[in-house]
Amino acid sequence: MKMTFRWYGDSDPVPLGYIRQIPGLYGIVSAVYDVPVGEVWPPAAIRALKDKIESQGLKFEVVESVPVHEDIKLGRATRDALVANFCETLGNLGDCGLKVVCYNFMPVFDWTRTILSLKLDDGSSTLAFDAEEVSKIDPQRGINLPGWDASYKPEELKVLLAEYREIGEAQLWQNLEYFLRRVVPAAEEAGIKLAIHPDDPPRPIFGLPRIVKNAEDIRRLLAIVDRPANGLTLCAGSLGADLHNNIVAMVREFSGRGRVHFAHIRNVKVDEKGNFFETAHKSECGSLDIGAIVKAYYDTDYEGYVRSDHGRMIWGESGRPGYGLYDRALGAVYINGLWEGISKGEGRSTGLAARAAH
Ligand SMILES: [Mn+2]
Repeated sequence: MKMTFRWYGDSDPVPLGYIRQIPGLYGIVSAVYDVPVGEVWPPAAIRALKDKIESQGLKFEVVESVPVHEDIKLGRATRDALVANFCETLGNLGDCGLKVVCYNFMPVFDWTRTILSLKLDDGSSTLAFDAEEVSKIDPQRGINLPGWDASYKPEELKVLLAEYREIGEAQLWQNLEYFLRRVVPAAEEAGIKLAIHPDDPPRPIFGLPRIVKNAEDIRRLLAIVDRPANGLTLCAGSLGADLHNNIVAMVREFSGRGRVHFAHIRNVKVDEKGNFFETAHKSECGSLDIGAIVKAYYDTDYEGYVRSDHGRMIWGESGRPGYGLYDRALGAVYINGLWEGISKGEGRSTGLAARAAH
């Protein structure tokens, strides 16, 4: 297991120099942020980012994310050029030594919350989702939720929503299949493993189709191109927001098949109605048994990348919702501790791939 930490580049309020102080960290997960969606990431930009990360003694082997242009998801006539650009980006990333590329196929928005700073009893604040509040929103009258992509004008959004309603889940699957049949061979050639991120939350919202919600969806997805390069970012917190999803069983199945290339580990407190809020990583704080999840990775000899996922805002920190330094650092150290405990309990070396001790 290789512990990583997400960093949003120079605009991230968390400096790389602080991240490197987290014990047991292998590398940084990041992206080239200043290239418009659908265009090719130039090798020089990738290399500059890599150099910056490596100058702090950290590796840069995982990209999160290369965004998939909406025209590809919609299957518009313009998609072929955009798919070709995606493949070219994969080639450039491979040339620069990248190993895993996270992406998602969520229509329009890649995550939804109703509150970005829900106050918890201990004075920390966190992201939360209120299912009833979302169900009351009429997307035709505009969606005004925190953290939503403000780059869409209301009129554009209306058109997109209508278009997606028309295509539905069946056509979205076909569009994903079209995409995978072209990008997986390109990824293989580039030495890259693709890792799709599941839908967050794992259910349809605002009439938008969602197709990576549960084990059945994931089996179907992996079967489309049954190759290791067609893999998964197993996001425990996203999938875990549906109590029907058994995350431990999913780790055992998909990591056991060698198809998990990137593990997002975080905890959520979920109720029967589908409301949830994000909690500290420790098992007792939320609905997921993080110890059992880490044990499942251990038992399936997981050697891929992992990162602590969203954290609460604690100790007076402010910044990018879900992506402060402190709580994510606690999560990373907790996960590393679980892994060490499990390995030593079994009389083996930790198997943690860390940087040279210093
Ligand atoms: Mn995630």
